[in-house]
Amino acid sequence: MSSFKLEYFPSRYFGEPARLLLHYVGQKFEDHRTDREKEWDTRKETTPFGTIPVLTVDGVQIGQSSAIYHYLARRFGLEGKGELEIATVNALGDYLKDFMNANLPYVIASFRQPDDVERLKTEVLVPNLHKYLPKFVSLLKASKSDFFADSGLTWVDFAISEYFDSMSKAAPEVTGKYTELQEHSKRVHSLPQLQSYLSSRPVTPW
Ligand SMILES: N[C@@H](CCC(=O)N[C@@H](CS)C(=O)NCC(=O)O)C(=O)O
Repeated sequence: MSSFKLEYFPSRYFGEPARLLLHYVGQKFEDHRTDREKEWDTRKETTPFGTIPVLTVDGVQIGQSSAIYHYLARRFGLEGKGELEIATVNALGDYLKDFMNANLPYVIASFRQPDDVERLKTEVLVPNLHKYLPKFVSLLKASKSDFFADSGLTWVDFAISEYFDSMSKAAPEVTGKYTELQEHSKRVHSLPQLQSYLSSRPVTPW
């Protein structure tokens, strides 16, 4: 039987899609929440790319969050059905990354520059929400299932719904207008396989 260890800081952000997937499929794993002050300087040196998340499977380290999601999705049957659908699911994951990267100045300010948060919310976050969220809505509406892929639930539903929830904490007055995405997030977070984890996970803004 394989061993799985997921390392990430004590937030959801790049770590949570993998955590949710592993909980959803019932795969036991070590959910290691790396302490930035006490552990990170030394651990950074031995990671594949100097960053986390890192997923270690049977002693092999996988760096880069997208590679981790794709690997887990493939291994546990949540990548989509057929090569073309898999490609469109992965493209949507890359689009989510574009969205997350565009919001990074706001996210960093929320941790380190409290004086800049309101300005960056107006100048960065809100315009990005209006730029990116309509695309997610139209892709969801075009799907033949209740999830983003025609065939049903895939890893990207975990990634999008988690990030949408973080956005909803930061700008509820904007995300509240995207009811389809709110309902999608509710659907994902209502999956019975996730309830035990969701009721006990640490509450974090990101
Ligand atoms: N492209 C990488 C980026 C990962 C990344 O930026 N991780 C941050 C935490 S969110 C990190 O490791 N920061 C600590 C550092 O760079 O020293 C991925 O998708 O995994």
